[in-house]
Amino acid sequence: MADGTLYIGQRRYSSWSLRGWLPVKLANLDVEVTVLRFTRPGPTKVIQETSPNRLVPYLEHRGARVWESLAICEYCAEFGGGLWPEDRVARAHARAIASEMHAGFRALRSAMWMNLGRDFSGLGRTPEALEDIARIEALWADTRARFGAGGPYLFGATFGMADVMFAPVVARFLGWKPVLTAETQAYCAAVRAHPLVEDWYRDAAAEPADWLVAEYEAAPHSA
Ligand SMILES: N[C@@H](CCC(=O)N[C@@H](CS)C(=O)NCC(=O)O)C(=O)O
Repeated sequence: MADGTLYIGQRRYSSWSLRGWLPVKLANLDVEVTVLRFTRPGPTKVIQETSPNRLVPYLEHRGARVWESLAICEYCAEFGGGLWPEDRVARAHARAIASEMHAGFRALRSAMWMNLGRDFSGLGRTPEALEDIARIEALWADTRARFGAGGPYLFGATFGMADVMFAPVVARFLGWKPVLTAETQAYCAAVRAHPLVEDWYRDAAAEPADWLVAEYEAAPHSA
């Protein structure tokens, strides 16, 4: 029997669920994954009845109840595996950018939602979303310049918590294709090629057709 349960939404859409699922996998927690699928109009009753903050992801593990993706990341990091950088300064930076992601970039998130099965190339480019994208590109470039020399991820060779928090942004960039620097594109390719991200995309593609949500499948009207 597994040590607990991770509750997530549809993999195709649930960016926050990806931020909960990746650390659980990176830390090798033995948990069952249960999909509580979004129904629209929301909020989703089964999620409200299951999760303390009425949102997914939500983790129950060996008596611990953890909601909020960043708290799930911190919980998983306690099980080892170098999920935060070892160096104090690098670790502080990783926590700062992970927190910035957790708290912000609302314009990008609302204009370019995550849909792993659709190509929305060229759409969603609101001025506010483009401002968020500029900030993210600057933040990734600065992080990689200062800490990323040893590999393709934000802090080098290890795919860690900062990468976890930005993995759904990578998914948005791949689906909506805003204009990006070559450096950003290389980082996106590295994240997309990570085996766990590959697993998530594969499982998303296998979700049944009746899990589709019409409002997330429709393209926005203007570019
Ligand atoms: N701050 C939360 C955000 C979680 C969140 O917004 N989850 C959305 C799905 S991605 C949700 O559960 N929505 C409920 C619904 O759509 O019914 C976290 O970091 O975990």
